[in-house]
Amino acid sequence: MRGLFNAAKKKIKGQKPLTEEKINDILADKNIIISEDTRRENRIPPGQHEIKSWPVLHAGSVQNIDTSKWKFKIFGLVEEEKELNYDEFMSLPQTKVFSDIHCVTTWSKLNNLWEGVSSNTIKELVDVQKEAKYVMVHASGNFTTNLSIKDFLEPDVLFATRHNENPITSKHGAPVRLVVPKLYFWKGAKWVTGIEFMAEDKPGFWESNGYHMHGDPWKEERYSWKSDYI
Ligand SMILES: Nc1nc2c(c(=O)[nH]1)N[C@H]1C(S)=C(S)[C@@H](COP(=O)(O)O)O[C@H]1N2
Ligand SMILES: [Mo]
Repeated sequence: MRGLFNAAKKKIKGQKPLTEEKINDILADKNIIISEDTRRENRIPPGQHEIKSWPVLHAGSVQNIDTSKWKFKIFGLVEEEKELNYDEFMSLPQTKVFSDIHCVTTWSKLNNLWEGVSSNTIKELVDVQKEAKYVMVHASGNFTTNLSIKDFLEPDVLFATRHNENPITSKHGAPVRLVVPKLYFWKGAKWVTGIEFMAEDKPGFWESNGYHMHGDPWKEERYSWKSDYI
């Protein structure tokens, strides 16, 4: 399973953590959504350890997306499918979220400020059919990951374009990556190209390769032998 990672864990030089002063400003800012898990007394889930760097992890190669050709598609169980180009996506209302990252490979990176478009804003652009209970997130390079609609529409879920006040780099998923703070970071698809509404749950890429269908770090839902689905 780990052999699917082409990119080695690399430390990105120059990626500065937020200062304590900045974090205090964020926590006092009413316009920033504070992910609930950041308020826990112990912010490191079982089996995880804190790191300060930000590793780059994915299957396949880094996708260098040409934003003039990029499209964001909303499809599946919706009354009318919708396609946004980059300018249309960027002109949607923006949200900020403060969250922690928990990667299933056991590293956690605390204190991340994300900026982008809330999953709820995307959902409001279409009429979702009532049968829809799950979503599949699609990304360039044939990557997919599955979520229940409930998890997808949590208020701290966003399609991020910025991290710690800088544009997200290609390695981390530019122009748009998903962030699902309450679940392991593999649910955060990089190089997102769209979202599909579905009636039933289906495994995405890592879920087909042994990762858990849900992926709650606080319950250590790492691999599918702990899944309720098989
Ligand atoms: N498109 C795509 N997104 C992906 C993956 C991938 O293989 N392809 N891997 C996931 C996994 S397993 C992790 S841990 C995070 C890593 O994100 P990072 O490289 O920004 O740290 O991306 C997730 N998103
Ligand atoms: Mo991962």
